[in-house]
Amino acid sequence: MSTSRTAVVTGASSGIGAATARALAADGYHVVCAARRRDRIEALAEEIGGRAVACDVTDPASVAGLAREVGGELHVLVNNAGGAFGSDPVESADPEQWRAMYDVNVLGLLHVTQALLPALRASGDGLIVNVGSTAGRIAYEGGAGYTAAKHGTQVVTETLRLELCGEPIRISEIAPGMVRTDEFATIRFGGDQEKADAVYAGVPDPLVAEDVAQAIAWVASRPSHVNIDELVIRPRAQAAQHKVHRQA
Ligand code: 8X3
Repeated sequence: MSTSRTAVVTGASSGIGAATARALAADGYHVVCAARRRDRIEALAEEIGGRAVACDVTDPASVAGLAREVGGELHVLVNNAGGAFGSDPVESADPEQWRAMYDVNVLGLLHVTQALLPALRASGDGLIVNVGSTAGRIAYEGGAGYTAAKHGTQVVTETLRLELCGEPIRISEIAPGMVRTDEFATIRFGGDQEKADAVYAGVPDPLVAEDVAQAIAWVASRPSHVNIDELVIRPRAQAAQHKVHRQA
């Protein structure tokens, strides 16, 4: 693969985003690592020979700055920035947390996609990979704010594929199930490590960020005429959202 191909990964400061930046760099992409935490993305960019651009996807002005840094042509955009905040039932859920989840998982994706579509189009061979979730396919107790937002991610992906049909841009969604990363569950439970650890308790080999990153790199490595619409990826121990094998 030519080294002149460029990729942008949002949420590249940790977890699936950082692993995806590494995987795409290993495949020859020049990777623009975008996230709010500048120190982390600068270290990552140095490691993989990419570029760090501090960016808050929920802030249109910040995203406009990212687009300026990217310039006229872009081949791959991985809309990875996202997250879950809270796990309260609908009856007592905090609307502010729901707003924040919609903001990052849906509107953040919208801002970045709108800003970078011209460059993706100009490349003549663009790909957008939206990182959704199995939470965008089902419902579970205490998850409504997050599942609603991730259903949003899925619907925006599908709609965009319809709207861009005929253009040289592919649109894919990766929907991971249980992935053990450093931050996802900890942030969801407001820093309560015990609750975060309980999510993975006894589960033999939950997915790790690299598993998802490899799937994204595989999607990106398909020939240009092949659009992987969606790819659901779970650990073997998770047959369905509520069907998780745990060892005593
Ligand atoms: C994360 C998957 O199961 O926590 O996107 O909703 S889950």
